[in-house]
Amino acid sequence: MNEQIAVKDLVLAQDKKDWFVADRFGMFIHWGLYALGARHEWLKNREEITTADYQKYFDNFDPDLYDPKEWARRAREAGMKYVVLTTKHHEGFCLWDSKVTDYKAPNTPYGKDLLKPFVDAFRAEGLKIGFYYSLIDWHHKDFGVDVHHPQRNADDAAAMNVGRNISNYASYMRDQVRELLTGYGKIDVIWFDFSYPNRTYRNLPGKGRQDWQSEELLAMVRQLQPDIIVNNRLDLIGQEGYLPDITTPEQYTPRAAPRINGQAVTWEACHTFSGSWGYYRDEETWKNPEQLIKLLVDTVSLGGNLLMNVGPTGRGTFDSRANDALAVYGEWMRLNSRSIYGAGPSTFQAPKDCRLTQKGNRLYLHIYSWPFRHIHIDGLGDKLKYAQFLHDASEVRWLTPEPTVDSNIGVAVPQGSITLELPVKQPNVTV
Ligand code: FHN
Repeated sequence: MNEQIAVKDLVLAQDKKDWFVADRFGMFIHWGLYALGARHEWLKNREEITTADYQKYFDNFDPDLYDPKEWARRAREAGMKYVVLTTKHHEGFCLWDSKVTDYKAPNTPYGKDLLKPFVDAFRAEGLKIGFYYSLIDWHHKDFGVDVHHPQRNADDAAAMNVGRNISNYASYMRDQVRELLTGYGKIDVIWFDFSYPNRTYRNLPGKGRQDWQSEELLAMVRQLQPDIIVNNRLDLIGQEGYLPDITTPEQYTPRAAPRINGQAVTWEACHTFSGSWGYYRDEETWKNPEQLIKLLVDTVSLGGNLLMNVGPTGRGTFDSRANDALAVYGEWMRLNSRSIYGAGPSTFQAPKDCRLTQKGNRLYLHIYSWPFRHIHIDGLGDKLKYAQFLHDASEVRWLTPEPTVDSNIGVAVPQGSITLELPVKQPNVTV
């Protein structure tokens, strides 16, 4: 590895991320052989499936209903502005026609590269393109460090360690990332996944950035796609002068905007509809419409982006539950997207059970539960007294349909949140 690479020279200028901050909402897609198993993307690990037994998914991979134009249309209609697709997940299977492996879509019964039609379809719908690439690779002979595999017990791991050459694997990764960043036009995001800085699993030392040769990989990425956004999972945090382009909390909403060494950072929360990233047919913990909308509002109110995941089926479709969830976003965004795109946190204090997003001189009040009497925002006076709140069209603009006022049952609160827009004097500044 080239030790001369100074990571501080690999930091992306803030203005290269302006589009990302403005877009606020993207689609994550986890798709691979595991979709045929329909039981989570960690299927091979969780069920301790040997590589030989896992081969049946490769031998039967033929997504006959794959239609990336349909995927892209649904993403756009949901209000999503960028997409991140797993080009290779931990199983090591590649969706594109990589020249450095046989473990790829063109060698399955499907017989073709899946990535080119995907990129074309999402670009045609106006979405920016992101590639997820797994640092972990359960299939590659030189990636012996992964001892998540219970079947790879200590002896096996030690035996596997014989002849394992993690430097060969790091070179393989650079070759593949080079293919991805030179074969499909301008790529807007590369999303590396899963580092374990300097932890030892059983008797195999996992050395994080040294294993990945992270500085060399990142320098190559910068050279190939100078404006690309790179996430924070190359185990470089803590290196002198380095700040990741984006910080990526997953499956939770932070209580406050993440900071590194006290410094505000650009960040993106990634979430699933159901808990599983890859397709999981029998999973029941699907988020309801209210949770979906509040996840988006909460994230943007803290200054973050939301990357919401879909796990397509083994035949290449979004299942009906995913399509229903995307439709919820589409309907809410049709009315409220102006409170999300280009918006961010406000310096005003959000009232109880409310969130605030702000864009310049427009403040967006997201009301999660109907006010018992009136809503008061410090510094805004009594603009929102109950009476005005319902009827004052001059100052306050309803984004969500005005709630129906029924003398018997009071006010019906639309699902998710009621959002109003009102003018304020001081503009906000989003990170
Ligand atoms: O192990 C992966 C997981 O399958 C999924 O890809 C998520 C997405 O952020 N990343 C890892 C878990 O942190």
